[in-house]
Amino acid sequence: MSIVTKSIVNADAEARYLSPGELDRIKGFVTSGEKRLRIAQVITENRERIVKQAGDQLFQRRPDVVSPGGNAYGQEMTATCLRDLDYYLRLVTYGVVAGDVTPIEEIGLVGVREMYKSLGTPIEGVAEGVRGLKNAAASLMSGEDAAEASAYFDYVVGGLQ
Ligand SMILES: CCC1=C(C)/C(=C/C2=NC(=C\c3[nH]c(/C=C4\NC(=O)[C@H](C)[C@H]4CC)c(C)c3CCC(=O)O)/C(CCC(=O)O)=C2C)NC1=O
Repeated sequence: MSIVTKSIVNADAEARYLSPGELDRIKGFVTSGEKRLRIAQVITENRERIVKQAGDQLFQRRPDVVSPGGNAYGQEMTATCLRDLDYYLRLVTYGVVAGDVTPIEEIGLVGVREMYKSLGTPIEGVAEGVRGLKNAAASLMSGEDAAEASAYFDYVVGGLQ
């Protein structure tokens, strides 16, 4: 839910006008809108390249995951691993557009530790992959946009620890 919807639901539950604080937060959401949409567009348009770069970097730093016995070993498993990175990149665009990490949390982080544990997937490898996504995405943006985007990637990394 965006900050706009959330504020309205909260205010209406108390049958009151939006408070100055709520209006201030909505103003921040609106004024950062152009920037956030620009970031989401850059990521969406370059998603394949960003995922590929992050994967290359991950497999260079963690050759064990794609070596025999590794969780992402073999063409099919490697493709599944890259798909997971693509999932997280997509969730980051949702968060950026909403100006809110809730969609990232709800879709991609709840219960994820247990899931990866049961799959035998090293979760710190996934976190490393997401750091790679952040770097690859940031290299396509201005410093200011990269800083804004990084907060969402960092949120994912934090949730994978
Ligand atoms: C949008 C929310 C969402 C997420 C996050 C998600 C993750 C997810 N990753 C999975 C598997 C997997 N995930 C990986 C990923 C990796 N292995 C490694 O060693 C690397 C560190 C890492 C890549 C960065 C691999 C290799 C599998 C397949 C494991 C297996 O089948 O044994 C599976 C099991 C089912 C399947 O294969 O599709 C799920 C549900 N699914 C979702 O719907």
